[in-house]
Amino acid sequence: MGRVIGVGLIGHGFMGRAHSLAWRNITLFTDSPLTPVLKAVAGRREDAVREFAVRFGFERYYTDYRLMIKDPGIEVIDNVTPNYMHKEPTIEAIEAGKHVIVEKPPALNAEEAYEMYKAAERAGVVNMVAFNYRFVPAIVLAKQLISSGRLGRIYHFRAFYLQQSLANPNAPLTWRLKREYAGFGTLADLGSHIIDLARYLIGEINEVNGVLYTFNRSRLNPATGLSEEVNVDEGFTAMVKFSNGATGILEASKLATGHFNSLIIEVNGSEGSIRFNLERVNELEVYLTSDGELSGFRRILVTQRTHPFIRFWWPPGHVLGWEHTFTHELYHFLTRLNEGRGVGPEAADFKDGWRVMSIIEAIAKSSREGDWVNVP
Ligand code: SOE
Repeated sequence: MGRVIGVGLIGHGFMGRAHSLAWRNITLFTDSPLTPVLKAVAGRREDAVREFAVRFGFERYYTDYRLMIKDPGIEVIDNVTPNYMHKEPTIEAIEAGKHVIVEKPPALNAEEAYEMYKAAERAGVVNMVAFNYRFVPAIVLAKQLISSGRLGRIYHFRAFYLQQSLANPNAPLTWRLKREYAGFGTLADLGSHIIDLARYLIGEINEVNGVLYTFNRSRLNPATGLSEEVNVDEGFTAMVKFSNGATGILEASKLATGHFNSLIIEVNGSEGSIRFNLERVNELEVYLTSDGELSGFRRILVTQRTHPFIRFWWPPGHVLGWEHTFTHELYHFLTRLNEGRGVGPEAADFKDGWRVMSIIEAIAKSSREGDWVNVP
């Protein structure tokens, strides 16, 4: 068993549940150099945070995250709060010498993300933005195929992240639909994932031309019973140019009726293509021109011993799901922390987070100006 390391979680919503399960699952990764212990969770509502702590096995809870950050038994702070709570607590944790993980998008805007990146760099702590889709085994395999040159020169990247959660005009207002709390709408929530995957799989994006839209301009706030303005986007479409010459199309929408959580990716190269759809998370479709007269898209089931991460879980063929991606990324984080080096390029660090936020802002600017925009 690896050295024990104390973890403190800030926030206990949807992502708090996903990360807590993942931290506990590290126990299956027998070669993990560090063994995480759930020391504490912080949240403002005492009843809720106490109940969460008991349910997920945290040793204690705090109603003030600042006290938790001071806890000497905690070496890693994992911030899973809504976007507007990312910057301050994360920088405070960094300044207290903690290693940090923050949920995506890393901040409300590029300026905040830059401050976080610089603070982490100054303090020399290990930092990661939890872009979990980098840790889908099929995406890791796609990355291997692209990097090894099996697909040849990359021409195109296409990514669609589609949900239907806002398609009903009567769907209620949430924090994700308020600029003050979210920064951007679907562009930040879902768009950040595909921008990150575009950079991870293909390379840096240097020019964008996008359109943001909001069809439903007001929604009912269940807390107040009043109709309130929706001041962020419900989705976007963008053309992008990569610095290596590849071209891309990105689309994220929460108005895509019939799609619950479809993350669809296609890459075309001179010698092959790959296709992925999160709804079939264990599969990667691969086409190779070298197959000659037998060429055609083949469906690789990414559940063999040799496939990324599978050896830690079950015998070959026992499929993995969405929640496993969080365990993979935390395992990666702990491995790098133990080695005393950063999480890149396999995972996204705060510098990547800042780049993603810069691309988000460039897409929004391009939508306002109706033209191509260089990413600063
Ligand atoms: C909600 O739209 C959401 O949970 C996102 O916030 C996640 O990042 C994505 O993985 C699934 O959808």
